[in-house]
Amino acid sequence: MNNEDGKSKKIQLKDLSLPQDLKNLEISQCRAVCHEVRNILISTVSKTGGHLASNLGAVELTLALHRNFNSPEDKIIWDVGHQSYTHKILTGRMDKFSTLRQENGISGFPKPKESEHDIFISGHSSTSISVACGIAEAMKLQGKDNYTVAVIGDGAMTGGMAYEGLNNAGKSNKNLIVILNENEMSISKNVGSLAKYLTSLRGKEKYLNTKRAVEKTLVNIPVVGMPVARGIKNSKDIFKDRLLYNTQFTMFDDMGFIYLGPVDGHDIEALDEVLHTAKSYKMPVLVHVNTVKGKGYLPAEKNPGEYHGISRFDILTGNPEVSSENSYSAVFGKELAELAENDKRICAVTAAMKYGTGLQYFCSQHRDRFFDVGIAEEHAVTFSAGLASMGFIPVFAVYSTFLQRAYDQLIHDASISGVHVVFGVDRAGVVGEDGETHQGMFDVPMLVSVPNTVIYSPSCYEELRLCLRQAIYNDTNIAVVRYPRGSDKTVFDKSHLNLTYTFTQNQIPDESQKSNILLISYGRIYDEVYKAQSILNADEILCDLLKLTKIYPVPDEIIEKSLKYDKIIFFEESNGGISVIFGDMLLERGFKNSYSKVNAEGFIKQASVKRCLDKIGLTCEKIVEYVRKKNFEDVAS
Ligand SMILES: Cc1ncc(C[n+]2csc(CCOP(=O)(O)OP(=O)(O)O)c2C)c(N)n1
Repeated sequence: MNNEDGKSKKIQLKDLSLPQDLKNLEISQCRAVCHEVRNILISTVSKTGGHLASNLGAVELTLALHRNFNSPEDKIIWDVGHQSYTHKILTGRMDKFSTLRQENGISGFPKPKESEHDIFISGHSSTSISVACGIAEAMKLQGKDNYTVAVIGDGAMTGGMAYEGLNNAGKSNKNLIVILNENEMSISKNVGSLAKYLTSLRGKEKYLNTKRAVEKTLVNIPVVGMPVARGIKNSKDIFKDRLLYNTQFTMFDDMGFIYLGPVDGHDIEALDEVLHTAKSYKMPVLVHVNTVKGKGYLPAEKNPGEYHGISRFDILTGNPEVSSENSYSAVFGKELAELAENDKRICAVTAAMKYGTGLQYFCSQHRDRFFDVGIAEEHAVTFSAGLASMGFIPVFAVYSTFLQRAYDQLIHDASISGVHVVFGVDRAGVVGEDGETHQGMFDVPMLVSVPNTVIYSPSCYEELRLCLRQAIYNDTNIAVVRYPRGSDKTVFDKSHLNLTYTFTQNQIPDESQKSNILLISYGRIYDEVYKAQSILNADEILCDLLKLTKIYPVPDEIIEKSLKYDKIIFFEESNGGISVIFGDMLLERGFKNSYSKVNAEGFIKQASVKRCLDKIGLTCEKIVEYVRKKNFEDVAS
């Protein structure tokens, strides 16, 4: 873009019509845009928290994609989607970007409802190539000639589904381009043989250097050099690209892709050139791009793992507001490391979430029994079953939402075999700002349908430690301990912690005043129910409490004890599960009084954890309100 005098114009994002104007920018102007985007990313995420390092690394790549493709007609699909912030800024959402990850604000992941440029929802890893295959196939059926571009990181490439997608895409003849964004990092250092392989490709002569060197040499040959160089440059011949753009065939070629790269993912000219070339084929192309995670913000460049997903932080010092030291994950990780000190059978397994799940303590103390298998939850479950079949006690620590991937492995490889595998199900319940794709609301309904499974849901740190020991030493098949994101802020009476269940009955001197209401709950929100009970009792709405710790299977004796109540209300931080089973068991025993349940339904949108719980009706205030209403209905009828 130039001024009237022909000189290149100083560019600011607010003056551009996005994303179209990006195509007309000169390289120096592109760099200015990247600089501005980075400032927006850093200042916004410092206030909202979010995925900083991945986004800083993908700024030039995103800009180049929008220069070389016509979004939304060409479909750009972001794997995981955590690196799509620049895409959002460059597709008309800069003004709202300060609301990132807030209630009703811009989502931290692609959301088609938010913009026509967000082609498909993501949040879980390794899905982009499959989505792209489907879209490319659909566009072909519709007679459209547009491109489909899947952008996938080297971490996400450790997930099996990526290969199912490559396998399917590589044999077809579509306008499908896979951009492999390799920064040698998953959340922590990337693992496995693919990581090694990609690093080995990094060492090869670079695409652009090779091409430019050949052109330069040819141009210097008198008479014939220039026309030959021009001819080569304009040719669409695959063998020319083989000659000029890379020096070897790769596993991706063997899978039916044209492999181009590796190319410097921060060099906009190089990116323009390689994307232009990629578009010239009518067959699947894989463009290998090297980037630096955290690029442009020193604390993130130095420590990309910590800045992968970060809470609010101070821009000057880089210090995060929330310490991960005080959390359920850290308590779990430290306890497990300690137990493993005296028991050499205990192994720890993670699917690329060493820090998130608190397993860094185990890793540093028992390196030989620590296994990071990459973003491969299905494999992690079956791998753990294999370890267990040889007499080890594997503990797979995994976020609730990601365990969803491994339903078949739970049934087919762990449950039927009858092996003893322990699961630390982290981020169980609402997680807040990451929104629908990350809320841990389905582990309970999923796990209760897996035979030979016991589930514990501790309500405080001390219970978490006890439950973990119980699961390791007293259970025999699948033993699950589920706990929430964040730290323990509970106030309930912890003098008699019980690993099964606890009835707390009102001690009422006046016999005529009996509690006819039973409130039941478990996990983090038991504390909310506990607080609500004292408010209600003070209001003369007398409620007894039933706290579950081993939440499944539900013992008959507690159903027996519950039958005497007029009104039973179950509060559950999950999309159903135990409350449904409890209701069924009551019915079977002939319970004819009132039974109701408050739990999540459908998908919970992004907001703070407190707001999410409030919207479901699981905060103390909402519980009080609900019980009052139920009590009033009864009195009125
Ligand atoms: C199935 C699944 N498991 C775990 C995660 C958590 N997770 C989010 S991003 C990420 C690392 C992705 O690495 P990469 O694809 O290389 O992207 P980068 O952040 O390095 O750019 C992980 C493990 C996830 N989103 N989905």
